[in-house]
Amino acid sequence: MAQVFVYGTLKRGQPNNFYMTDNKNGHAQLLATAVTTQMFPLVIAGRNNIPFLLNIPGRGHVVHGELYTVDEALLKFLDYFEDIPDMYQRNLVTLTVKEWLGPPADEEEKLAPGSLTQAFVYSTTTYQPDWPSLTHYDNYDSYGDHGLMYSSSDITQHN
Ligand code: PCA
Repeated sequence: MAQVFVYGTLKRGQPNNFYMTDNKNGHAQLLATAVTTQMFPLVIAGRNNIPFLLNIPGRGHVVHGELYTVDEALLKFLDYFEDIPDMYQRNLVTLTVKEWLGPPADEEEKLAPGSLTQAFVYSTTTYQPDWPSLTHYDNYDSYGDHGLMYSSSDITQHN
C-alpha cells in the first residue's frame, strides 16, 4: 500500500476520478482532503489542458487535493496512466491534512486535521520553458471559470 496525493483530474468530481473508484485496475481508499505544506505552481498546459504540478517548491500556491491509500496494482496502473517518467515523475510531497474522510473504523490510521503526512504525487520537473509563467491555481477544477476543460483524447500529445 502507498499514499498518493491527487490534485488534478483524479480528484472527486473530475474527469479521471473513476480510476480511483471502479476497482478495475486496483483499489484506492480516500483518506482525507489535504494541502501541500509547500507552495508549488499548478498550471494547466498543453493542447489537452492537462493539470501539472511543477516541481518548483516555493513558487505558486499551496495546492489542495485528496489523499488516498492505493494498492500496488493501482499504483502501477497510475504510473502507466500518468506516463512515468516522460510526462510526470512520481515524487514525495509533504501534506497538511485538512479533513479526515477515511473509514471510521480505522482509528489507528486516522490523521488529525493539521497533522503532517507524506504521499506520492504526480508532478513534473520536465516541463516546457513557458509553463512556470502560466496562471497558477490552488485548487484544480477542469470545469472552472478558466474554460480550459481537460481533454483526454490523446494524452501523448500534451506538449
Ligand atoms: N492526474 C494526477 C496528476 C494530474 C492529473 O490530472 C492527479 O490528479 O493528481
